[in-house]
Amino acid sequence: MSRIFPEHDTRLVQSLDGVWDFVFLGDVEAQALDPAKIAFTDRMAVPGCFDATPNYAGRRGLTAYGREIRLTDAARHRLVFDSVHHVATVYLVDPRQGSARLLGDHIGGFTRFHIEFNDVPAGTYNLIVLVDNRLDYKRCPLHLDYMDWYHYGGIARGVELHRLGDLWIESLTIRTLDEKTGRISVALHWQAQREPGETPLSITCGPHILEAGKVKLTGTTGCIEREFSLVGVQPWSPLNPHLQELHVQLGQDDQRERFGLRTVRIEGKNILVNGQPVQLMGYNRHEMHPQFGHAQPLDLLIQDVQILRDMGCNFVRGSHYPQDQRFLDLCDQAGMLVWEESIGWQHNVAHLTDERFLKLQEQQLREMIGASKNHPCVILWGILNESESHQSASRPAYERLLGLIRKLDPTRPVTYACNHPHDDLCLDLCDVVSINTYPGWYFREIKDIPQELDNIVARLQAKGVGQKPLIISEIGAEGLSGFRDWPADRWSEPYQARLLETTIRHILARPAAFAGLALWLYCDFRSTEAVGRILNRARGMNNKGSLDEYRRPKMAYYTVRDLFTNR
Ligand code: ADA
Repeated sequence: MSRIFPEHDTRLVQSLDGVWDFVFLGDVEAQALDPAKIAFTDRMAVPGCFDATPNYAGRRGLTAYGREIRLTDAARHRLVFDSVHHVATVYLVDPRQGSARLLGDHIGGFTRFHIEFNDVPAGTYNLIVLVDNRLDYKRCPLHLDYMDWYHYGGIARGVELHRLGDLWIESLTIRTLDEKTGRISVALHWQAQREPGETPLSITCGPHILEAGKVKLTGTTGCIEREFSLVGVQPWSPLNPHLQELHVQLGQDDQRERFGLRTVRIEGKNILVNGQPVQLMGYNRHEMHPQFGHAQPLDLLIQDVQILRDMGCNFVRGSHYPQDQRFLDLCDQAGMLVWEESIGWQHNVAHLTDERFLKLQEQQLREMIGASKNHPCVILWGILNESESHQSASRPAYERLLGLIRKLDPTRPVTYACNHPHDDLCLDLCDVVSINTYPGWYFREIKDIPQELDNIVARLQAKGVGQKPLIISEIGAEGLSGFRDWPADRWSEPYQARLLETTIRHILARPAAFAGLALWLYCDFRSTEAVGRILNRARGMNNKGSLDEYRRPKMAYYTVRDLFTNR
């Protein structure tokens, strides 16, 4: 099940999750294949990552997934894929004629995308998805082998088939204008096969009927904009995460969206949620598990949020890519504040000046913001983790991508995790300054951490960005689960716990200087197979988690929990 709550009451939606046919094709090109003639040899779970299963562990290549779908009429339909890693090419095969029709393709995992078709007669068809997990800049500039996480392949999140019909709701954007008076704006983008004319429209929020009548829709696409006051409705906040549901019925189509009354603002060095400053305290988290890869069972997501809550965290940075919508649903319910970012890891100037790379980044941002914009938990958008923001040639990329976010969503601040605090050239473009730093691990000693953190504050001040909120967006040390020894030195659990303790104590005592802290990292995860990196990664894993990859606690877990819950 890929949704926690239904997004449609009247639209016909069929979940395509389940067991699909599968074949590993290897080092072949999608274009060289006839999708109508693929001989499947195996079965695979959807959602799932084929290379997290024993038979295909560690394999890279082209694969094919297939299953039957049934169409009841020739209306416009939409396939909704929540995430395919990394390149998807989608065909519809008519078994009666043995012919395949290319429906579309998509590059980049971790985001929801749509593929539509029209005028396909009623009947049973084979849906074929070619899924390519090879790491190669030419095929897919967004997933690269040097990045510090294992890029699993497969249909990693859910798939649905929607019958759109003649008129459909394309998107619904709900924004809080004032959480105290309950004032919200609603923007409803619609599309149609032909001009709809006079159309029934109703908008409800829980028991409140906000609108019931008719609208005249001209052309084949448009936006209906409204403002409403939800009197007596409680705001959403980390401590009291009250959620509301808006339901819109437009003609035969409908959409249900969950949201919360909450605003985010920056005031000087503070991040304000509903006008109140919050010090963000929490973790970076990768969406990964040794048995499931990037496919996250619901129970695992629920446990992760419970563990984070129990540790006293109010903040998660979704490193380093767009999040599973169900994780965000759970964070909405738990009052967990989230930084969501588009995929990125140490991109160089060559990437940041490559038009194809930038277009794909823009596509990720559109897809991420499109899917996540109504989640009250998301309070910060990010881009391009640790990329070359200290090169002048990179600045246009930062201007362009941060500018696009602001255009798509002016209601949330923007940031990027920077690892060049001395010579960065783009921090003025951010609302929040975020610095990744590893004192006590990659340089200097634990005792130097307080001074290093204060040096960062001083450097940012000298660079003229000291008046913006500052988040330490990564800091941590490797701690091999179970390794405890008398010297308590690097790689041991006590060393890791001591490093995090020193960091947290310093930051908690200085809320005026540090608006937030995202420790590196919630739990261990598998690193890349690239030789250069894996030689620095014991077990082939990044072991900087406070929990191991099966979510078993290390010493650091108890240390952090004590400090966060007693603050
Ligand atoms: C970087 C990077 C992380 C991780 C970390 C580490 O800061 O942003 O993804 O690789 O280093 O563990 O070294």
